[in-house]
This record gives sequence, C-alpha cells and structure tokens, in this order.
Amino acid sequence: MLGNLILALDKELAPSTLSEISKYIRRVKIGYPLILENFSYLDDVIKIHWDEIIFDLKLADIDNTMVLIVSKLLNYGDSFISHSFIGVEGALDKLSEFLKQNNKNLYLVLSMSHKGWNDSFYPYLRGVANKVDAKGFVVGATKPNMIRIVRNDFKDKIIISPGIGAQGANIGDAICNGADYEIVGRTIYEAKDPIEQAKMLSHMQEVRIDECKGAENRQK
Ligand code: BMP
Repeated sequence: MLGNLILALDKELAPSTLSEISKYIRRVKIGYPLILENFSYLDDVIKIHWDEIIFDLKLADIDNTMVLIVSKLLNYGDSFISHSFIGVEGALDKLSEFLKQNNKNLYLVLSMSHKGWNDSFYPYLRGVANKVDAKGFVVGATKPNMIRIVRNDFKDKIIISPGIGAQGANIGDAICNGADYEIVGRTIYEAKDPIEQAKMLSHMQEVRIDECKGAENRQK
C-alpha cells in the first residue's frame, strides 16, 4: 500500500535511493535548498516517475515576477506553492491563470507549521483562497485545529501538511484531522537508511489512519 506521503527533498539523495523511496512515496516537494545546491540534479529527480512534483517556492511577489519564476520550472514539475497573503489582484489572479493555461496546479499556504505564524490572519487568507482556484492548501501538521478548520471551510480541496517528525507532529495525525497528504523531509533524508525509513513511515501512517478512521466509523 502506498502511503499518503510527500517527500520534502531539501537535500540531495542518490538517484538510486530516491528511486527506491518512490516505491513508497509517490510525491515529492522541491524547494530552494535543492535548486540552489545543484540545479542539474532536478534532471535526476524528474527521470523517476512520480505522481506529482511540487515546487515549493513560497511565491510572494507581483504577478509578472511570479510568472517569470514559474516559467523557468514548467518542464520540471506539476504544481507550485505560493503564499496567499499577497492577495488576488495583480498577484494570484495572473499566477493561477498562467498555471492553468500550462496545466499546472497551485497550492496556497494557509497556515504554517512554526510557532511564530499568526493564525489570526486566517479569515483574510480564507477570503483570498475563496477567490483563487487552487488545487489545495498547505497547513502545518503541528496545528491540528487549523487542519480541521481548513477542511471544514474547503471540503473539496487537497490539504498537504508539513511538520511531521523533526517539527514534532506524529505521523498520521494530520490525516486523521482532515489533511490528504503529510510532508516529511529531514526524518527521511537524514535517516541512516532513508529507504527503510520511508517504508516504515508509510506503514506507520497506514496503521494510524486505520486506527482513527476505524474509531470514527465506530462512533457513527
Ligand atoms: P521537515 O520534515 O524536514 O521539517 O521539512 C518540512 C518541509 O516542509 C520543509 O521543506 C519546509 O520548508 C516545508 N514547510 C514547513 O515545514 N512548514 C510550513 O508551514 C510550510 C512548509 O512548506
């Protein structure tokens, strides 16, 4: 069984290791650390068949600049993450239109996983999200209450959730609270045996989901 995991590839792993990991984790998220370290490594990443390659550039700029940035990566990925606080007019309107024209997806950040993120802005971000046709949202796994709120506000959107392991959230908990995918970085790429770790996490996630969904069904 394939888990609902996304590998945050913030450091290079040997292509052969990555290829093995892709048997357990079918989605990968790539951000600045990897792009800046070795752009040509992206060619190795895209040779592997993934269900989705997500570029995490946390875009936060005017429309023209964001379109120029994503244009450079259209051949490498399926989806792009942008901040939502930049608003719609002159920013997300053109970005989402451009991505749609190129058959790419947009994810918006609605709540971050770190302590300093201020969720009192959420009503504003929700308003922005309602005006943009995004595939889904980023909501930290360290904030299960925010996952529940976003899930309730956006029933048909995909929620991807970082913060498992290194940042303290337990595998499976974000999904049990309404997320679709859990994003894991350091716990895998810094493990002694990243392949075994990916396999184990995928299994642990499945067990945890069975547990909570089973309990939910028993309550019904
Ligand atoms: P790690 O599992 O090593 O903590 O990595 C989490 C990944 O998710 C990193 O790539 C980080 O930039 C990203 N991320 C996050 O941790 N919190 C957020 O709120 C949004 C993110 O994209």
